Amino acid sequence: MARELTKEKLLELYRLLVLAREYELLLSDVSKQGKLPGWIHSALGQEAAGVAAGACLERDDYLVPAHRTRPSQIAKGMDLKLLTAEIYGKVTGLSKGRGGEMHICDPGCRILGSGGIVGQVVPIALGIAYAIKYRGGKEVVLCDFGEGATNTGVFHESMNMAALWRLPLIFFCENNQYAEFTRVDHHISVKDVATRASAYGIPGTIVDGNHVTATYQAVAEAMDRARAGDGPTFIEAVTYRWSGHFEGDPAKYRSPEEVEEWKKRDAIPRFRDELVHKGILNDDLVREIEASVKRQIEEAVRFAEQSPLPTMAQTLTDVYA
Ligand SMILES: Cc1ncc(C[n+]2csc(CCOP(=O)(O)OP(=O)(O)O)c2C)c(N)n1
Repeated sequence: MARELTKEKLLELYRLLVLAREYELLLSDVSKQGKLPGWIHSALGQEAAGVAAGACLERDDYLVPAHRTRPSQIAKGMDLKLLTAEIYGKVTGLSKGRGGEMHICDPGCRILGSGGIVGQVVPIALGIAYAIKYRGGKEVVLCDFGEGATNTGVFHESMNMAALWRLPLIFFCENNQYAEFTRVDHHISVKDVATRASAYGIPGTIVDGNHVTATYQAVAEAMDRARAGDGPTFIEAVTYRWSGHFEGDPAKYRSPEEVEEWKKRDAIPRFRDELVHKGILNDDLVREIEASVKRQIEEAVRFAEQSPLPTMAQTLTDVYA
C-alpha cells in the first residue's frame, strides 16, 4: 500500500538526497587530492534510488549493501563521521579503518555485508532473512546491489530459495546501465532486469530510480508484502552513474552526450521543483538545508582528518581467516 508522505518526510527525503549528492562530490574531490588510501566507486547521479530504499527501512530492518551504495547506507542512518573515518582508513572508523569504502559494515545500524565480490551480498541477505523467519521476527531485509550482480550464480540461487521459503527479502537492483566498463545490453540477455524475477515466481517491479518518491513507494509496497509473510519482491530502479566505474576511470566506453542526456533526469532539481510547486519548499529552506548538509559533511571530514591511523598492533586484531 502506498505510504502517506507527510511534509516532514518529504523534506527529510530532500535533505538526504542533497546530503548523499554532496557527500559523493566530497569523496570525489578528496580522492582526486590523493587523501584517501583506497578506491572510490561513486554513486553520483544515482543517489535517489538508494536514498529512497534506505529511508523506507525502519530502524530494526536490515540493509545489506553492495559496493556503490552509500546513499542507502546514509539514509538508513549510518553515522557520517564513522563512515568518513572508515573511508579515510582511520582507527575511529566503522571497522577501525580496515574495511575502507569497499567493506562497509555497521551492525549497530543493521547494515551488513558490503564487499568486493560482486553478488556476494545477496546470499548474506538471504541468510539474514532466513534467520528472521526462523525466529518469527517481523523485520525486513533489503539487499541493495547493481544489475551486474544479477549475472552471478549466487543471485539466482538466492532468488530461488527466497521465493521457495517466502522470506522477508527485497532484492533492490540499482540498474545504473553499466557493470564496470560494459553496458547493460551487452551483458544481460533480457531487456528489463526485473524480468529475471519471473523465473522464480517473484514479483518484479520497474521504477524510475531517479524519482525518489516513486522508488520509495515501490519499496514500501515490497516491505508490506514481506512483513505480511508474502515473500520477496525484486525492484529494478532504473538510473545512471555519472562517474566512471571508479574515481579516475576515464569512462571511454560511453559518449559525453549520453551522460548529458541522463543528467537532464537529475533527481534533485526534479524533486525540488515538485516540492516548491506543492508549497513545501522555498528558496530560504533550500539554502538552510544546503548549509546544514555542508556543516554535517565538514564535521565528518574534520573528525576523519583529525583521527589517527591504526597502529600495527591495532591492525592485527580481530582478523579471522
Ligand atoms: C565475482 C566478481 N566478478 C567480477 C568482479 C569485477 N567487478 C567489480 S565491480 C564489477 C561490476 C559490478 O556491476 P554492478 O553489479 O552493476 O554494480 P555497479 O558497479 O554498477 O554499482 C565487476 C564486474 C568482482 N569484483 N567480483
